[in-house]
This record gives sequence, C-alpha cells and structure tokens, in this order.
Amino acid sequence: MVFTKRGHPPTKALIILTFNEIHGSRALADKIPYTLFDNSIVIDGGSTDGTREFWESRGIRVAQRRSPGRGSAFIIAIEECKEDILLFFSPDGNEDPNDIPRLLDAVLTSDLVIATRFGKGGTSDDAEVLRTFGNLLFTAICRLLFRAKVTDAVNGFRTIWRKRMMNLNLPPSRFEIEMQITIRASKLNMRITEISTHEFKRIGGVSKAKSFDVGLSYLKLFLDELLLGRRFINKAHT
Ligand SMILES: Nc1nc2c(ncn2[C@@H]2O[C@H](COP(=O)(O)OP(=O)(O)OP(=O)(O)O)[C@@H](O)[C@H]2O)c(=O)[nH]1
Ligand SMILES: [Mg+2]
Repeated sequence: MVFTKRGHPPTKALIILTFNEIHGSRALADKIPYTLFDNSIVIDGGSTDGTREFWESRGIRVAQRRSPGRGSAFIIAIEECKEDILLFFSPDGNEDPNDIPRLLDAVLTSDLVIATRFGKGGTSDDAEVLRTFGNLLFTAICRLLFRAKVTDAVNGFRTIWRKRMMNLNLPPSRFEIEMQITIRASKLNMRITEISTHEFKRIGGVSKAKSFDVGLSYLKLFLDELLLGRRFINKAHT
C-alpha cells in the first residue's frame, strides 16, 4: 500500500476532457470505473452539442469555466482538483476505460504514467498513416533531445501526481500539452512508466487536433524547451 506524506492512501481525481463529444460521451459514460476515484469532473471547452448537459444529467460536475484549448483544460484541472493523483480521460472513443485500473496501479510507483500505442503490446486503429508516422517521429525527437524514456510521448491518456504536475509549471497551451509534460518530466528525471493500450477509432464528432498545426506546434515547443532548459522550475512548488 502506498501512503502520502500525510499518512493516508492517495486520493484520485478523474478528469474528463470534452469539446463537443456527445456521441463518445453517450457511448462511454457507463463504462468508466468512477468508484476508483474520489472525485470526477468534466472540463469542457465550450461544447454546443449537449455534451455538457449530458454529463451534468449523469451527476458529474462540469467545470463552469471556459477552457479554450486542451492544454488550458489540463491547467484548470490542477486548479479544480486537489486530489493527489489526476487521471486524464478523453471520451471521444480513442481511449479504453478498461485501461484505467492499470494506469492507477502503475502511478503508485511512478510520477507519470502514459498509455502507449507504440510500445510493447500497444496498438492503434488510427488509419491516418501520416499522423502515426508523425507521432512516432516526434516521440523519437523527444527521446533524442530530452532523453525521454518513452515510446509514446503524446498520448493524452495518462495519469500523474498533482504535485509533480505543479512542479512542471505548465503554461496554458493547446494540443502540445502532453508533449510538454513528457519533456519537462524527463528534464526533471521523473519516473515515467508506460502501460500498453489499444487506441480505437473516435466515436462520432470531429477531430479538434489538426495534424499539420499540431506538428508545427511540436517543432516550436522543441525549440522553446531546448532554449528554456530547466528554468521553468518554480521553487514555490518544489
Ligand atoms: N476541455 C477541452 N477539451 C478539448 C479541447 N479540444 C479538444 N478537447 C478534447 O480532447 C480530446 C482529444 O481531442 P481530439 O480532437 O479527439 O484529438 P485527437 O484524439 O488527436 O484526434 P482524433 O484521433 O480525431 O480523435 C477530446 O475528448 C476532445 O473533446 C478544448 O479546447 N478543451
Ligand atoms: Mg481523439
């Protein structure tokens, strides 16, 4: 059994990230193991398709604040949830709620756990060859430049200790948030573990991440993070 410094087992928050995901939300809401968490919250990016109302009708709190950008939603999660462990789940169909217990187990002995589609045992239904190639290429660059010991630097299906995430001092961003977490966690030599996952096709709705734009934002991020080094460390949070 892992205990926090305060002497109790770590508390856990489930963070569901949505922006117009009514189809996936309806399909997946009953498959999520809520009882493993002390708190569940939806951080919504301003849905207009009933996503918000759907989760509220299920008794899940929806963060009232606007969260333009997926990266901003991650920051809002730290502010809204004070639990020890934060697990991020996107109900668009890509991620398998059955992996949640394995992620939670692994984080007890790690700082950050990423569900990998490309490591041993990982698979993906993504038919966009260029996107898969891009994800592999950017992961390889991340490994090379920042010594990240990961096979999937960008998958959003991940869990992290809240305190560790605060150490990363992340700025609000868009789809580069996961890459930035992986890079900064590597710079701080955090313990990163991966569990294998299968990525399914999205269920309805449309993709918000435009591959070309995301690729460009990764390149800019690599440059910024190279120049920044470890100067993001906020003494107040360490
Ligand atoms: N809160 C919040 N969530 C967002 C925002 N943009 C996207 N999301 C959610 O983040 C998750 C991932 O976004 P996607 O558009 O599916 O990105 P992707 O998984 O790379 O693309 P697909 O393969 O097409 O699914 C989904 O659940 C989105 O609804 C945002 O601005 N705010
Ligand atoms: Mg998706």
